[in-house]
Amino acid sequence: MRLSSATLAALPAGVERPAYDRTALRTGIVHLGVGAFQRAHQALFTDRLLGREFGDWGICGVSLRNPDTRDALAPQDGLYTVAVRDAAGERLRVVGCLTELLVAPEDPAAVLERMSHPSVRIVTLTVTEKGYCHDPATGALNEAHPDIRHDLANPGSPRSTIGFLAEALSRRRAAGIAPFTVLSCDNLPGNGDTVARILRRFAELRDAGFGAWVAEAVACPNSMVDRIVPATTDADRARVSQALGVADAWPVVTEPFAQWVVEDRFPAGRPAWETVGVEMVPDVHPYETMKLRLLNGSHSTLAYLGYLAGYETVSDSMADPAFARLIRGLMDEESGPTLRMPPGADLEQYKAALIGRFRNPALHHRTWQIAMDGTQKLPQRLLAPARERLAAGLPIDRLALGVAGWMRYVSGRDEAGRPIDVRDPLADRLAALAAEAGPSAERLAPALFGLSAVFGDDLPRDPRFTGPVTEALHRLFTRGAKAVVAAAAGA
Ligand code: CS2
Repeated sequence: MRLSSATLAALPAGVERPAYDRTALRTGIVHLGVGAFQRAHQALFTDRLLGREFGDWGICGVSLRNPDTRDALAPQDGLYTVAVRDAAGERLRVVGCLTELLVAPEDPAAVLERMSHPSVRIVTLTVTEKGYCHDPATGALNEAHPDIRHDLANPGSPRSTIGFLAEALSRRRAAGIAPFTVLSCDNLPGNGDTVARILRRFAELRDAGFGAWVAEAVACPNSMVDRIVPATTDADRARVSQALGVADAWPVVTEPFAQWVVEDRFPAGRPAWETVGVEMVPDVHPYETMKLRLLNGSHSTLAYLGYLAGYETVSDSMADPAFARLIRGLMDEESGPTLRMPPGADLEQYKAALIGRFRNPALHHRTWQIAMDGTQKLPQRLLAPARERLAAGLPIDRLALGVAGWMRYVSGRDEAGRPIDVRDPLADRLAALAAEAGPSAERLAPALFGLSAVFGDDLPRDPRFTGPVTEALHRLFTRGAKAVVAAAAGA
């Protein structure tokens, strides 16, 4: 038996379920990138809201790559479980706000049609950093990206997020339908400003008038999203299904903490998300910098160094006291002091909470998962605070060690000589550079500094940056991550 509309009423009493009539729910949001994160975050907030204040805010979830989510959720009528876990146990909630599931590569026309429908007022995005087809160092559209070139040549059958947004907006414009608001929920600095910039450029490349209209008419508010959502495992599926008494093929597992801060700029209207804890604010910037540098910057540092030290998960890495001290030091001494805190936020509390979240023993968050796509993540997580500190004449030893951890990781062999499965849009380039340099910091570091999409033009020319990174990489090659972290943490 499967979780579905038919079995919903018979779930055990402790399982929370949609507190509204799903059959009356109409689609008002299209979400591109319907992965675990969105289902444990934005969809959950919206589901809670619908239970308090019903409205036309059902979500059409679109997968941009493979049919797995649709295939798993179609037999479940779009229902799935969110399992919230920590040391105290697990709470289950079935979410009902996914009204439809589409798979873009199978039927791009259906996605465009849905996005062009007048009832859709918001398009939300979780397409990961690389889904923006931009240059991470400058934030500009990568006009040479194969998907961008494809979508400019074939506007009616797009592949990229930007191609879908542009074509749907163009159809709405032609039909006299007001544009939807584009709400990016990815971990990018100024995610709304970024999507606005690349969308405008893409539209301009299609036609100047369209570009001007996009710039004028389409709102792209910024947002900060936060919830740790590791990839679901078979063990999670089995455990959740057991507890439900029916099979859920596609549950998501997450932590108790969730934060969503959204710039309040929705000309076409929005759900009253503030009634369910979403922070609707005029300026997201300080929240986003705090989160990207303290949470994500620490995460990436833990991911590379932890993986190299042989730790499978974030909580395993944090159980090593030297790693815990390094992360505390990174936040206290280097990334934390670069922040302008958001109104009402307390830096000490925020850092302490993060340490607790990283230690959550009930989440199996693999270092390998976070290590993915480093070329897209490093700039905002570690390089931006490093740049600011250098400008102020301050040391960057721990930030440099995180960057060196990435370099050691993308060299492609672990400390026992086994291959590392490096996933990154630039993986081929990284592998070629690593093969040419060999296991030598003096050769590998300069080769990687040459990636200007990551390091820009300034950092590679600054010996106060290249020096500490190259030295840390040398130590990682010669002494191994555990010894290097122990030494750095003791400093
Ligand atoms: C992680 C994030 O995979 C990663 O890069 O750092 O997914 C992180 O778990 C979330 O941003 C937490 O909000």
